[in-house]
Amino acid sequence: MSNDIFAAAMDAIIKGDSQKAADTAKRGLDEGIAPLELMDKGFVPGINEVGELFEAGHIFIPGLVTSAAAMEKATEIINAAIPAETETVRGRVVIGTVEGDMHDIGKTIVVALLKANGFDVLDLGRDVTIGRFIEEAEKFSADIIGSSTLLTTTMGVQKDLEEELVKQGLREKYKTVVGGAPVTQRWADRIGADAYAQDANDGVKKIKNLLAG
Ligand code: B12
Repeated sequence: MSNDIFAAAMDAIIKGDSQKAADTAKRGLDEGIAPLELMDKGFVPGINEVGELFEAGHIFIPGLVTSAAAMEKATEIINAAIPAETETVRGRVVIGTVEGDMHDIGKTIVVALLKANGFDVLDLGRDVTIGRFIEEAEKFSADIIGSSTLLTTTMGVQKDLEEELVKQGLREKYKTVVGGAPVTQRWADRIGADAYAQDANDGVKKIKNLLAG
């Protein structure tokens, strides 16, 4: 049965059918599929396929936009269903998508999972300037600054953020974690970020490790 749901989820995203995406998300959860499994085996493969179709020139911006809208709808429903594991505050995280980048679906999943794991999270949204990352981290007394980027053209902002923290004498005050589809461990090492995470689960794990060490 789960396979049918995963196939329906993928189909809803590829077709850009928000109603079907919402119905499938609800149906999957009702059938007892874990929220992140539903996301990772159904909806994420769907949006990845959309990305490939877009790159290959088989769909264009309007198609990308309707698929993204369907993905946002499903993400909203699934994020709300992630069970809270603990009430204890494990640490404070400021997170956002870097300036110039409007992609926030993945970052929003990370936020939901962090909250479910007992972190205090300030979600700055998308198109966040370096100045704002730092200002909000200071005000929020954050332990961690997390940044997301989906565009190769905006990856450099993560590097600039590291440099700005050093410049302001704040680099030791925070742990930094970077993520987003084009980001790799190699990139994190190169720019001097404390951690890289490939997905939301990995993000929670890496952030817990950073706070423990
Ligand atoms: C959906 C989408 C859009 C939507 C975004 C809607 C939204 N609210 O986010 C819209 C339609 C707005 C869009 C616009 C554009 N897009 Co777009 N988009 C995508 C697409 C298909 C999926 C992205 C996504 O949501 N993935 C699903 C989530 C769950 O995965 P994720 O983001 O990787 O996040 C996970 C991990 O990376 C990690 N993670 C992410 N961030 C962080 C942060 C931290 C701290 C941590 C710990 C972990 C973490 O955890 C997440 C959950 O597991 C990708 C293709 C792809 N496969 O990536 C193209 C893609 C990113 N887009 C692309 C392009 C070119 C564009 C546009 C420039 C198109 C245009 N010409 O206008 C614009 C850019 C606008 C802008 N300035 O940002 C290209 C980028 C190419 C490149 N090399 O840079 C891609 C790769 C498509 C392609 N193959 O060509 N896009």
